[in-house]
Amino acid sequence: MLNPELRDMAEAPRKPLQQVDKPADLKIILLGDSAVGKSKLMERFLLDDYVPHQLSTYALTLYRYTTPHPRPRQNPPEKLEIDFWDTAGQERFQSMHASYYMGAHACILVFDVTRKVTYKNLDQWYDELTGHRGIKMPVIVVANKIDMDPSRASKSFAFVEKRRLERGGSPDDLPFYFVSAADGSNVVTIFRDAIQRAVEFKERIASEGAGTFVDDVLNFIAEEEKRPDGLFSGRAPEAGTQQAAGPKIPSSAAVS
Ligand SMILES: Nc1nc2c(ncn2[C@@H]2O[C@H](COP(=O)(O)OP(=O)(O)O)[C@@H](O)[C@H]2O)c(=O)[nH]1
Ligand SMILES: [Mg+2]
Repeated sequence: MLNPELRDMAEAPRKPLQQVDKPADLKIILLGDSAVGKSKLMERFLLDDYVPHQLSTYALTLYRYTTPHPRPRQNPPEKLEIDFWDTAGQERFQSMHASYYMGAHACILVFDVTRKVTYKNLDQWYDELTGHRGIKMPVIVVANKIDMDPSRASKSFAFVEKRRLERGGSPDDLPFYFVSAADGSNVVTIFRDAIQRAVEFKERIASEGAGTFVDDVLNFIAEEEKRPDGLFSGRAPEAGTQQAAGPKIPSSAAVS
C-alpha cells in the first residue's frame, strides 16, 4: 500500500510506487515562493549522492536520500533515510495541501535576495507552516541567489529576529544563511543543519509523546474525518491544529 500522504499528493507517478511504500525516517520540506530556487538548491545538494528514487508529479517532487546517522548509536553508523519534499508549481501560500506539512520534521524556508516580495512573503509561509506544525518545528531560513547581489549579505533581515523572539529567543534557533544554488555557497551547510535539527526534533517529540506531535496528528485526522468529502480532500485545517475545534480523540483509543 502506498503511504496515504503520497497517494494523496501524487497523481500518475512515473516511477514505481514500491520505491516509496515505506515512509522515510525523516521528512524535510522546502517552502517559499515560486522561482526562489528551491529545486535548484535541492539539485545542488544531491548532485553527487543522488540515487533517483524520485516521484515526480505536477504537484510534488519527492527526493529520497540516504545518509549515515549524524549521531550514530552503532558502528558502523546506522543509515538514515530522509524524504525531501519539494513543490512543483503550487507555491502560493494557502494553496498548499495539508499533507505537504503533515509529519514534517524540519523546513527549509527560502527567499530570493533579488526579489523583495519573496522576503515579505516569508511571514505567510511561516504562519502557514507553524499553523500546521507548531512553533517548535525547526525552520532554516535561507536567502538564496546571493551570487547575484553579494552586497545583500551586509543587510539585516528583521524576519528572523522577530520570529526568533516569538519562539523563545534562543540565538541558536531559527538559523539564517545566505546561499547560492548557482555557485554552491552554503548549500551543503543548510541541508546538513536541517537534517541535524530534524533528528533532534524527532527525538524530542518521541520523548515528549502526547501533547505534541501525536496530538497534532490525531486532531488533524479527527478534523478531516468530519468532512463530507473525506480525509485530506479538503483545504488545510485551521491554524493551530492542536487547539482545533472538534472531538479530541483520547490517545489510548486512537492509537492502535
Ligand atoms: N543566479 C542564481 N540563480 C538561481 C539560483 N538558484 C536558482 N536560480 C535560478 O532561479 C530560477 C528558479 O529556480 P528554481 O529552482 O526552479 O526555483 P523554485 O521554483 O523555487 O524551485 C531558475 O532559473 C534558476 O536557475 C542562485 O543561487 N543564483
Ligand atoms: Mg521548484
